[in-house]
Amino acid sequence: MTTTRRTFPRDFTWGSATAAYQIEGGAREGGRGPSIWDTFSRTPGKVDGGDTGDVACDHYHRWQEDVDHISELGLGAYRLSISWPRVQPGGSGELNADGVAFYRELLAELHRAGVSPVVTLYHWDLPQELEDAGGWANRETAFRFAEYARLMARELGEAVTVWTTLNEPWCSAYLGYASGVHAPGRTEPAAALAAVHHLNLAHGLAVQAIREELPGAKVSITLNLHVVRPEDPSSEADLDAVRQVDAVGNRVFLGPLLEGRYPEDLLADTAAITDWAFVHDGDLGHIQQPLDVLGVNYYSTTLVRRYAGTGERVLADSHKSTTHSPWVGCEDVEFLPLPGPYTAMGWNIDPDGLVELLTSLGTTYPDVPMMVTENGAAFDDVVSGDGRVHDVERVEYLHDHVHAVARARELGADVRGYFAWSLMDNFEWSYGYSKRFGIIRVNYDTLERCWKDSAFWYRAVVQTGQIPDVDDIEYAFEA
Ligand code: GBH
Repeated sequence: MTTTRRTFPRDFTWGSATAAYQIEGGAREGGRGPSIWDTFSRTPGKVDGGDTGDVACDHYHRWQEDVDHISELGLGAYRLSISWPRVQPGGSGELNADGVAFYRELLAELHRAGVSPVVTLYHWDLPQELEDAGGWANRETAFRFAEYARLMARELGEAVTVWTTLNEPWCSAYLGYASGVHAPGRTEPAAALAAVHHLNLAHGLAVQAIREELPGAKVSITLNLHVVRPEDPSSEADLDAVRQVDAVGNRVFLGPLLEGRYPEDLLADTAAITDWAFVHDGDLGHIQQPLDVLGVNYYSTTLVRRYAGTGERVLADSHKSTTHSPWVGCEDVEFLPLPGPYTAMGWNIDPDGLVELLTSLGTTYPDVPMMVTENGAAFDDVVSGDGRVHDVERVEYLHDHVHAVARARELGADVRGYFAWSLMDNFEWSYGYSKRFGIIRVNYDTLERCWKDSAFWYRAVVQTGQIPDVDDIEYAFEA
């Protein structure tokens, strides 16, 4: 095997990631309650093809086989999420013993395979009962989440290597409550900002609850941060558009979580939408908790300019957001199409953006170790005559981004791990099963799993801590 020069240390964490609603299925089994994604996906017109997570990859029944794949890939860690409505069907009160048992067995099996579980408590599947009471726009939801986190810490304890409170609160708040392309499908900008704050609060309260139950617990949150570039770097107006998008997309989380304050410019930018009265005295103290690691999900970059106010405003759409933008308060920002190449999602491929993101985070928050908790790509996979999926583009994408992580590390960023999204093809939210991100293919008729070339390539990375060349796919057919 030929390799590039760069190598990762032995203690670097290599993993792959999934999320409960995207893979489990078993939506009505084992006492699970409904979540906002059940409701949303069963509403005609919300998800492509009318797809739902009712069966998904049937991981709920095939989890042992899936752990075998994780083990054969040689992964040191597996990032999964707990379905809140499976373990606490209505989002409060008694736990559902069957649901807890499911995760207990799964975690035990991972440990037997020598795999460390990185567990996300909330990957978007809010119990429907809590949405009926106002969802994330309701402050009470933050307290319900902290209670759920406490119970999980009590029940699952030492079996969890890293606790992640939330996955991508940007998506929960803005796609769920502003653009409405995700559950619960609301289009209320003020509610989206309230949701942001209540998600931040939920995180802080949950971290405290977990640490009270498990003093040695490692805790984290995973953010999707936006690498925002100006169309014209010499234009003050475009640079101000970047500042604004950075405020409402990134600093609205990083500020309270890591510095104990909301950015002043954000409050000014959004003054016409809300007075931020939902931020109560003492909240910021709860939100700012020391993090053992910051999870960073990275897929693409964003290009903006200041809208001149005349002519049609450009809103390059990577989110099906047509009439309602997820970018609350950014009515005078244009989101420009990027130069490509693109993935099947239409997302621009830009590994340099990952280097920029990790190095700038490392500079701003030098004491916070990072892990890339998601990175990967959807492509139009083809099963070839030999029954295999020669997903050269995905291998190339992963190659270039793993290389980007190595470059960021060389530049001093404290990146401790990388998780490929996703272990297997799955329910891609509003795109249903039409988009495939897996390194393992799922045949949705038979539910059989089959390694794509990217899985073989990734196994070689994991085994050697080096980065095999894209065209060096000999490894694919070795035992
Ligand atoms: C992640 O979401 C999810 O955690 C995961 O469940 C999902 O399957 C996976 O990625 C693939 O989608 O400037 O408005 O275009 C990623 C969602 C995609 C949100 C890119 C931000 C760009 C913002 N992100 N998107 S925009």
